[in-house]
Amino acid sequence: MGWNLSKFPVAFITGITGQDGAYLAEFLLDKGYIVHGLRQPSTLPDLINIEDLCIRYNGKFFLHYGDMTDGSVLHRILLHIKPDEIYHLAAQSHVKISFDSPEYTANVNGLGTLRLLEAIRTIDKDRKIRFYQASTSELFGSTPFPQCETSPFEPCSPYATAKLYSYWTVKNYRKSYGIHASNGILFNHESPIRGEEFVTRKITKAVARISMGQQNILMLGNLDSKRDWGHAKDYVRGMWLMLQQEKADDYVLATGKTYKVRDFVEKAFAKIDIKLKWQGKGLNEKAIDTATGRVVVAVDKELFRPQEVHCLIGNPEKAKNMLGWSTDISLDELIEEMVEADIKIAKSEANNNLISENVICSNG
Ligand code: NAP
Ligand code: G4F
Repeated sequence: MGWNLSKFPVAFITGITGQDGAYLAEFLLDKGYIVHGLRQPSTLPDLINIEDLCIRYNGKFFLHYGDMTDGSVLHRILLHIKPDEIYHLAAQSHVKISFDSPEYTANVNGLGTLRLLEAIRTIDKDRKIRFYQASTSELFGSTPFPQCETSPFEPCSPYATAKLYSYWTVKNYRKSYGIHASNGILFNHESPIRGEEFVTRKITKAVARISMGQQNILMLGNLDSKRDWGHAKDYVRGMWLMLQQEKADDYVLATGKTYKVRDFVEKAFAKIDIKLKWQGKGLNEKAIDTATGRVVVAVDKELFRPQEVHCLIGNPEKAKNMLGWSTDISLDELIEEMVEADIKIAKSEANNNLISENVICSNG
């Protein structure tokens, strides 16, 4: 039976194939939204995070090819789908990569937002569309902590400077043209579908593989930087709450707690009953499994950044008071979920390898 689509609110999500896009899409579909997503033209299959939604919500979930560097496509999609809410999550989101690809990062993360807001300004004459911008705690960079909406910005990377351009573009389009556009200044949030190149997932994946004997050692960069880590599920609810407010505004979403990268490492190894002892200093530092004496973590200078954001810790009071937002999932619960999910993946990879070895043996 088909859906009567005209009675459902319509959302458009850029970056739908990423971590937040997948959680947000599920959150909105569960609320009864029709969800449209922007998918980058690519020859590689990139739908792993949303495959299940494509099947479960067939008829209410639509994907459109397009790229944030191509304004005409964005314009055409908005004309076609007439969204009530737009969640702009698409970005080159890796801070270290932005040092190697600064111009591309500026084009996507900075001008991409301008292209989308220009399309809204042109098409949505009645100013009905509500717009969410994925701003970031990276805007604060080296500013004193804890950081809140009124803290000064001191971005430390091409990623952060491009996002700062977007932050101000959103504020200017809100004031100049009356567009309901909000900045969510989100501190780090993670999950089992976090990209494998971010530190938390890199750690939980390595822990799982080490527990299965598939990897010997985890190489990391700066072990002493501090991050305010929450679960992505809590943060996408905050994005939605921002767009349900009568007036657009800017909000920090954070847990208010901060931990070092090395704390995350220790907690993740503890989930597989490995207790670590740190030895050495700086680039020679290593973590040893106290039970076996084996080195399981070491430092690689290539993984450091030209400039580091040393400490992020957010103050989410405004979001608590104005949106009624708070986090439900603790860091320990997050780490447990991530390690368990990565152990499942490691086990299924081991099974697949076994199957293909058996096939090769029986054929050969
Ligand atoms: P993510 O997993 O890296 O997802 C990024 C998404 O953007 C992917 O769907 C990616 O598509 C898409 N994308 C990249 N370049 C694009 C382009 N040129 N045109 C169209 N789409 C493009 O990031 P995330 O963790 O979900 O974060 C979502 C947003 O929040 C990002 O803007 C990020 O900068 C921001 N943010 C994240 C955090 C955090 O801790 N996660 C905190 C603050 C702010 P492919 O899948 O095809 O690559
Ligand atoms: O996991 P990360 O790469 O995340 P980072 O740089 O904090 O950025 C993430 O959060 C931002 C919000 O604050 C988002 F805007 C952004 O899009 C992204 O989602 O690195 C976290 C920390 C850094 O201090 C880094 O130097 O971990 C340190 N680190 C140490 N070793 C490492 C590694 N980071 C990575 N990716 N890989 C390492 O081997």
